[in-house]
Amino acid sequence: MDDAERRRKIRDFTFDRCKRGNQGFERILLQLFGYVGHGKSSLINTVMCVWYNSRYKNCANAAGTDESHTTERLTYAVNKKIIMVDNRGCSSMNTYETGEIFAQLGNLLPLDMSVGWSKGFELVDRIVEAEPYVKASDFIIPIFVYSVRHSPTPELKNELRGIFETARQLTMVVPTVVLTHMNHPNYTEVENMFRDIGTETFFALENYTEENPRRIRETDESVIQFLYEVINDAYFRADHRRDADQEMIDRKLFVLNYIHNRELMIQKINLERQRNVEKIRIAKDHRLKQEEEEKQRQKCQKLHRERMERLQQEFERQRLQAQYEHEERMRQLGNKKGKNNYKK
Ligand SMILES: Nc1nc2c(ncn2[C@@H]2O[C@H](COP(=O)(O)OP(=O)(O)OP(=O)(O)O)[C@@H](O)[C@H]2O)c(=O)[nH]1
Ligand SMILES: [Mg+2]
Repeated sequence: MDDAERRRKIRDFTFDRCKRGNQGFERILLQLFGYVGHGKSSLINTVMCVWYNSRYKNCANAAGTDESHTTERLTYAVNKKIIMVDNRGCSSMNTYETGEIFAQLGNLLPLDMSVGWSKGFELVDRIVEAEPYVKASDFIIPIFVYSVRHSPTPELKNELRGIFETARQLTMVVPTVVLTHMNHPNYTEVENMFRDIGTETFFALENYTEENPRRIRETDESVIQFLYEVINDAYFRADHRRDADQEMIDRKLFVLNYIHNRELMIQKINLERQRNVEKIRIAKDHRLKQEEEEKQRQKCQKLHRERMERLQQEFERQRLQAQYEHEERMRQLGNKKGKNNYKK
């Protein structure tokens, strides 16, 4: 199949063509997620530029630097039926951020609005408030965007394994991975890491960027292939029995449950931390008390020693005095005796 044929299939995509009809689905939502600065917005720019066969334009507001840039969940339409969502990137997948990520990924937060990061149960309120704005008819395809420039580590692999497993439970599909900066030497190592954690579908490309806006055949073909695979995946998955409304309810329950468990875990960690602080405080108090007692003991010992020395000195003084007086008496007695003998 050539590129033109693929383009036609992408353009004509509709859930109405599925064996069981649309089952309540209207459009594909390509949910881009991942770490800050890994190329989500640039991927959208690249797809738009290739799909509309136009010059490179920074329509998704990709960053000029690697700092966190996108703070809204903005949508970009390939056409009416295929929508790309530029979700807010996370700096690390810590416990607070994962709640947000899954709420975005499950399409439980409004599109085309600013995305905050909530602490505690605030996120639950935001999900409830978003109910009138989110659509069950959006068919979610999770796309994890990762820049090959970032070397894998065992901690990262562990973190991603957890994220991918939760994303799979939430969306019922293992996220597709798009590797950006594909010409970087880390490529094979990064791909192996994702294979190890169960990724089956990969796409790799060098995004078009401000620095590298010149279109090349390899990238253009990759983009069309990517969109073509996405629609095939959607057709395949929508051929099974589905219920768009029920799936939305299930996703909501899953994320609310996730937030609940996350809060319990955070409270447990905080409690444990407080307990440790208390333990350290008690141990410190005990040590200080012992040190104080030791100081008092040494002080008493010193006082006792000094008193004993004084007593000893006094005793010695009195002994010498008594001895002197005794000798004096003896001497006087001796003198008297001498005088008497002389008189005789
Ligand atoms: N060379 C090269 N640069 C890229 C590629 N993809 C993205 N970049 C650059 O990487 C930087 C970050 O890209 P963004 O697309 O803004 O990243 P993001 O994931 O949208 O970031 P946030 O919105 O902050 O989450 C920008 O300077 C891009 O020009 C790529 O494939 N190759
Ligand atoms: Mg961005």
